[in-house]
Amino acid sequence: MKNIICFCFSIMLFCFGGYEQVTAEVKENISICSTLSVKGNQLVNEKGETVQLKGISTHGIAWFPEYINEQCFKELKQQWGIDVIRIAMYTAENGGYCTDGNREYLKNLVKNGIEYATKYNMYVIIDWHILSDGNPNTYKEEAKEFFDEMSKTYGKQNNIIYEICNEPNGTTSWEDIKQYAQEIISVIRKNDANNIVLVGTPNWSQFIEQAAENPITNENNIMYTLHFYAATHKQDLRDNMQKAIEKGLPVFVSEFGICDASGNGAINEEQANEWIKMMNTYHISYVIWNLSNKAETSAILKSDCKKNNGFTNDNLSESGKWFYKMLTNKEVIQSQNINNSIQNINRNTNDLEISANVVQHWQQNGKEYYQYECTIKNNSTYAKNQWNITLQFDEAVTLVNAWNGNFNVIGNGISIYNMDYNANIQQGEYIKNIGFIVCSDRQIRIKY
Ligand code: IDC
Repeated sequence: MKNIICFCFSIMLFCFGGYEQVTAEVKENISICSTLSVKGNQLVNEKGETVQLKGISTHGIAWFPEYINEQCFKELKQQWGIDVIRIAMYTAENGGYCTDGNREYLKNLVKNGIEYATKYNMYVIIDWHILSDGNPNTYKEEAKEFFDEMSKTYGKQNNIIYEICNEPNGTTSWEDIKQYAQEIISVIRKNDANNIVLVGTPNWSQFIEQAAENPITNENNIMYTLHFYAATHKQDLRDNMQKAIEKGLPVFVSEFGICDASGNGAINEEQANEWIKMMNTYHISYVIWNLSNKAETSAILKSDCKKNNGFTNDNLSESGKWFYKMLTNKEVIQSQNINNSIQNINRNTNDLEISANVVQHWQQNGKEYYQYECTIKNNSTYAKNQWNITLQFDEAVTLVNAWNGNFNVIGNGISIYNMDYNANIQQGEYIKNIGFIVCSDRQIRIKY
C-alpha cells in the first residue's frame, strides 16, 4: 500500500507576488555596543546618555549548555530585541566550577557565549553564580584566577560586564562582600580599566540599602545588584530599591523572575508589571531568569520544547510569553527574514487546497535553512484515500528533516505523499502538520 505512488492528485503550487525581504520586524545588527560607564546612579553610553539594558540570563550552563549556540543568541537579539545576555556559571551546585565541575569545559562555554554575544553586538555578563556557597569569600582564590583570565582575554572588548558574586546569602555581611569585591575588582582592573563590574548585595542580593550606606568609593564603574521574584518580592523591596537609587546608588537588576523566589510557583504579572514600571522610571537595567526548558515557571521555554533555537510562540512558557511581549509589544514571535510572499501559499485546485508556510528561516554554516508546515484540504465532492503533492523550488534543496509524509527530492522539487495514517481526507476536511526542513546554498522560494 505504502509503495503505491499515485500521482492523480499531483498539485502544482504557485507563488504569488514578488520576492521581497521583510525587514521591518527585524532588528538588524546596526547598533555596535557603546562603551559603558557609570555617571552618578546611572549607566551611560559614550555620549553620556542613560542606557537601560534588557536581557536574559541562561540557567546554569552546566545544566543547560545547549542554549549557548549562535543561532539562539542571534534570535534573542534580532527577534526579541535584547541587549544583554547573562552567562550563569554556578560555582558550587551540581557541576559547579569550584566543586565538581570541569573547569575547562565550563570556561569554554562562557567563551563561546561571549563570542556569540559579541558577534551580534550584545553586552554579555560573566556571572560568577555563587548560591549555596553563601559567602563569596568561600571560593575567593578561584574567583580571582577566573576573573584574571576573563579580563585578560576579553578586557579590551567594550561589551563585557563582570558580575563577581551572584547572590551572597546566609550570614554574609555587606562588609564581607565589600572586602571580596575590592580584591576581585583590583584583579580585574589590572587588565580592564573600564568595563562595568556588578557587585551582589546581602540576603540574595536584596539588602541593597546596605550598599547604599557604604558603597565602594575607590573604584569606577561599579554597580550593585538587586534581584527580585515578583510573586515573592513586592512593594517593600521596590521601596528599598527606590531609596537606594535616590541615595545615589547605581543599581542593576541582573536577575529577576515573575514567579516566586524558588524559580517556580505561580506567576504574578501584576507585580511584575509594577517592577517594570519602576525600573523604567529609573532606567534600571534588567535581566530575566532563565533561558531553559526546565519544568519550572521561571524558565522561558515550555518543558516539551526540545529546540535550542528557532523558538515559536508555542514553545514559550507563560514567563516567556510575558517577557517577549514586554520587550517587543507583540503577542506572537515574528519569524525573521521571511519572505511574505512564500509564507502563505494557497493554491486551490478545486480538488485539494494546499497551504505551505515558512515557519522558520535561519542561516547556519553559510547555508539557508527553511522550515515549512503544510496543510492540505479536500475541496472536492468526494473523500480521498490517498494524496500526493509536489513543491518546486527555484534552487536545489537538501531535505534535512521531514514529518507526517513520505518525501522524495526530485531535481529542485520535493514530492510528498501520504503516510498510511493520514491518507484519508474526508470531503471538506483537512490534514495539518505535514512539515519539513530544507537547506540550500542560497535563499529559496517555491516556484510552483
Ligand atoms: C534556581 C533554578 C533551579 C535550580 C536552583 C539551584 O531556577 O532550577 O535548581 O537555582 O539551586 C536565585 C538564584 C538562582 C535560582 C533562582 C530561583 O540566583 O540560581 O535558580 N533564584 O530559585 N535567586 C533567587 C531566585
